[in-house]
Amino acid sequence: MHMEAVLKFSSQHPKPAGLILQYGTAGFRSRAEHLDHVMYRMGLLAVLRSKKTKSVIGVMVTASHNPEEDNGVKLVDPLGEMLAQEWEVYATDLANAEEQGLPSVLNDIIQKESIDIKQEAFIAIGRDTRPSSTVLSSAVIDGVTALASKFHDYGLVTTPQLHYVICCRNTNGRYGQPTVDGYYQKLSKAFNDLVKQDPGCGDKSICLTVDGANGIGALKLKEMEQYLQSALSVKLYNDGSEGKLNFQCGADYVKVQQKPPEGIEKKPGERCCSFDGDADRIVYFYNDDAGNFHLLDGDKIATLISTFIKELLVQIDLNLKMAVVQTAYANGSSTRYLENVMKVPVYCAKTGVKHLHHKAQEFDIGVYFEANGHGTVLFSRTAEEQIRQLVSSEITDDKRKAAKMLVNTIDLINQTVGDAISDMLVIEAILCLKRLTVQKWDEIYTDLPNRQLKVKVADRKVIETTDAERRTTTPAGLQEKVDYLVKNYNLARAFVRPSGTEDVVRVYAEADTQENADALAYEVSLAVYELAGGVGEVPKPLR
Ligand code: G16
Repeated sequence: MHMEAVLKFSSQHPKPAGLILQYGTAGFRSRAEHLDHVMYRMGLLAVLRSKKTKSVIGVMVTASHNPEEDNGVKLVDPLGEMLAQEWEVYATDLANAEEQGLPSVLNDIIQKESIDIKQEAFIAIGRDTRPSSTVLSSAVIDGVTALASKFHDYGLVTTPQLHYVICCRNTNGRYGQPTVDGYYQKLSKAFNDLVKQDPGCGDKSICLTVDGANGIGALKLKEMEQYLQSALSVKLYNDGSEGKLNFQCGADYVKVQQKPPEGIEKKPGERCCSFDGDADRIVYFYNDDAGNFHLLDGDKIATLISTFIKELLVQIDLNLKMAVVQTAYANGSSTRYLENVMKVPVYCAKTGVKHLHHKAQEFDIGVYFEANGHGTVLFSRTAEEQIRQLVSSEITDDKRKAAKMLVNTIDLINQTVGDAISDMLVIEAILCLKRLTVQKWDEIYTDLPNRQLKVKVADRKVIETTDAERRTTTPAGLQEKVDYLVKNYNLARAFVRPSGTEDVVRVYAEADTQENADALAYEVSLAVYELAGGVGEVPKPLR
């Protein structure tokens, strides 16, 4: 191992004294100025992971939905999944080691994982549009170089684009061409073919307003537009030419604030969507004639997509097991609709794509979406093969059409991870094919009013959770207090969990009216503040 080089390069990426960071929901996230050493060390870790898996590994420099001043890193495993959870502990050990201790932490990983250090490694690197991302991705490159390994710098890409190219590279192109152009070609062909199944969906008949969150998604959607000429016309706002990343715009802002982003023009009834900072999430929204805002979040997206797939499955008459995976944030109405009306089994996973993705892999078709708009659909290899084979077998024209539509859907969905652009195209195609307006889609079920709040505490690790994060086990008395507060409202539910991407505790409440959801969220926030060591301003009632 090149330990001398490791230490030499490391001196250019010193760790701030005493700084301890934890691998969170989607990698490390912090203020950008705290992350140079982490990036360097994740370059080192990616090389070890690449040697271990004998595959290309991805490193994406992004803090996704966080403010522009933050940054972070997401590691991408061979098939485009998030880094294996067993390796998160190595990531944390490496990030927090003092400089002289680096060789021993590296050797430890090599021994525990029986890594053949002579094995070649290859790393693919991407970054979002944050001003700090350029220098931080050079730190990743230094890490890779210190271990004398090869890399390809994809530069500015969305997180899902990097996941896509990693999967393509490691499956010898079976998943597609491992380039950004290959991504555009694969998705646009699938989209164009899918909407062509209905003559009414061509010639720019689909018109959509997009809030690009002033991030990489806007840039990449502009690049992709030329490939989508046949059907989709996009009005792009918050394209990064002026505004600040994720500031008063983007999927997280729209979902949490329950209001439209700043900087977009829209008429009543006009269908709009928002990406987040690295374009791995999407939410839809519109204003009705009375000016009321309506949000169509990940739960509504999961319902739309799974209904569409289920209807096609009925037509092709294949007995495939489909399930939907949600998190505790899923609106109670969505879960009831999926289970009781659609008769689809629903599972609850902990927050974090990695948890949902694994659960979804257990089914022939696993649809997973977080309410915040992060999600995708996974088709098992067998399911995919059965559907593809059907297209060329002796069946009726109607059946063949349905099978073709499923094949196009499989090709259009980025199965490696949630992808705002891919999800947007799937949704637009479904709405057009089913002749659904955004209002009709919204009316499929009515969300229970809900509210999300953040509480600052001295150490968010004091809150521990169980039951897919729906209940707390520490600090003492908090869950009892939440249970007591919930009992005072109709159709109410609330939970508390520490964020894994921001230094806050998240509070979620839903109830029969917005007033009650707001009151409950406030009361739970106060309980968190009092029992979990709140700092700064005491939470105030929302009304
Ligand atoms: C990341 C994860 C998501 C998660 C979100 C918020 O999203 O990929 O699965 O829902 O963080 O996590 P937390 O509540 O723990 O802060 P993104 O889009 O920021 O990468």
